[in-house]
Amino acid sequence: MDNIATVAVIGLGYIGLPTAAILATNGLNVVGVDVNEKTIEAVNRGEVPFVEPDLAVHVTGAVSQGRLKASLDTPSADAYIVAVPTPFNAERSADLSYIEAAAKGIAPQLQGGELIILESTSPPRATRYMADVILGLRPDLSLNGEGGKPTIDVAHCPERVLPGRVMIELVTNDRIVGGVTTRAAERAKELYSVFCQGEILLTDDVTAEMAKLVENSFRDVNIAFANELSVISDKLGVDVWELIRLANHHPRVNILQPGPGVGGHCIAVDPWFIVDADPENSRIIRTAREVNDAKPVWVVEKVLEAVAQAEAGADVAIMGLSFKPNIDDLRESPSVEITRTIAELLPNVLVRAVEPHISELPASLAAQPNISLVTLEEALATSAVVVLLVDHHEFLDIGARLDEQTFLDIRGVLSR
Ligand code: SAJ
Repeated sequence: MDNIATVAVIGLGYIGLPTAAILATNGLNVVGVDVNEKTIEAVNRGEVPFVEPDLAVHVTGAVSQGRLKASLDTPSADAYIVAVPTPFNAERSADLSYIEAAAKGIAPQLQGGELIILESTSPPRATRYMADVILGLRPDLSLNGEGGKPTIDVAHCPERVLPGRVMIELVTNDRIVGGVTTRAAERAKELYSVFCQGEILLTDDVTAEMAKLVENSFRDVNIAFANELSVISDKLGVDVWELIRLANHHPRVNILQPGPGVGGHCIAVDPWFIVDADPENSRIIRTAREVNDAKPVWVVEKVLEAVAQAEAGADVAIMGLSFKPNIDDLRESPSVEITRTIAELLPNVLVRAVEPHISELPASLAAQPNISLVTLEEALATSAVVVLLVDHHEFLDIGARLDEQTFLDIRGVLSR
């Protein structure tokens, strides 16, 4: 293939490590680079520092074959894949410092002829920014060969895998590859063809950056529509679940499901990158974010009302802390925020959280003296107000288990 035999993957997180492992098990020599010494040691022992089905098999196999190793330093390689975090800062613009640091590590290693791919979800023009950082440090190189300078090829290839299904979706999902130049896109396609069986679609870098952001914004806007309907329906005394089910019988209507808000580290973040790029024109995208961010506040108000109406001394049970059903991931979970806020606002009320996928409370909840992690049975036996925030399959028959409690069905399980 091309002239790529060695690949350096910068960032050994949820995306970088699976990508490094799958390239290595497909015959390339891969060095994974990370700033975390513990991650480096774990990978070099053939271990995976987080839970992802089937990943350990790939990592162990690749390390024992000598095809994958991890290092704190960026080595020289034929291709580089940058998969570092792009969080947003307090003003809701993207923090590109991790990309910048990766570029600074790569620049001194380059000789010309290398392929450099940015995989991190990025605001528009981040790939060009990465190229500029590299070329700023290496004015002897170029993107197009101008002045007879050796070239580097720079592309963006966003990941779209769903946590929990990464090793399957890496292989089966279609991929978008956006090159700063056409040649960069073509070379990146060739590299991904090593393991990707989906269609690989070529475009320019900014379109590829936007495609990823637009996919997640599309979902955010549609969830916001459902969440807005749930608040309006509550005011009108209409069952929003029945309403949506009926409306969805129309052949061209497909409304998503309301919930306690949008969690995870993608859908609640990525739309802000578009808003930041063009604040004046991103009206629907911004409003959708605001609607979804406001939903946990609305849920808290509903719980406070229910507690006020219940007998004195009523406790609250929270069903589910994760950001979506049947996983243990609590990152940016609206349920965690709701639970903490209720406990803070009602210091004399016991808040019993039920989360079958964890064995101890996250630090933000453990710090609150009136929150405890209990079983479903205990919560139902002791709490007068029951709030269902996550539709884990363990909770789907809750209707049959309820007695006299006030039940706030934020995911509509009773209407299924
Ligand atoms: N949610 C609702 N109602 C719905 C659907 C979802 O309230 O009808 C909520 C969920 O409860 C959750 C949040 O939205 O809190 C997000 O969950 P999700 O399953 O929609 O998405 P994620 O965040 O797990 O993964 C998304 C995926 N993107 C799309 O579906 C467009 C995934 O393919 C991406 O790879 C991932 O973001 C990412 O890394 O960007």
